[in-house]
Amino acid sequence: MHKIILAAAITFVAGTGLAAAQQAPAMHEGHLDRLDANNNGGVSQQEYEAFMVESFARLDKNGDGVLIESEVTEVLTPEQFRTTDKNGDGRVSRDEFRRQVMSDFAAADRDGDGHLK
Ligand SMILES: [Ca+2]
Ligand SMILES: [Ca+2]
Ligand SMILES: [Ca+2]
Repeated sequence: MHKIILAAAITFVAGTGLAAAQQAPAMHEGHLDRLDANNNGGVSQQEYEAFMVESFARLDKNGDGVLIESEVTEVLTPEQFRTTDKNGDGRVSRDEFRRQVMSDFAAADRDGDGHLK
């Protein structure tokens, strides 16, 4: 489930934002390229976090600093939303979002070197 959230968020942001005027988004590899801000062939935790901070801002359509379910219907299922909403108040704060995506990063970083390649 974690990786589904990660992939959905990347697809959402890459597909609607940064890439709109560029070539059509490629599959997984292309998404990682986009996160690789310094083009060293890997995505560090810092690069990933910066991307996700931007993702949060894009998803937060009304700019109130929290995500409600209607703001993320395109990227999260109701079940994924509940998983991310750790304290169950029906809103995903920046902190809850960051915690979720960084645990996604850790899950995707199979060899634990702090880089996704
Ligand atoms: Ca990099
Ligand atoms: Ca909001
Ligand atoms: Ca919450």
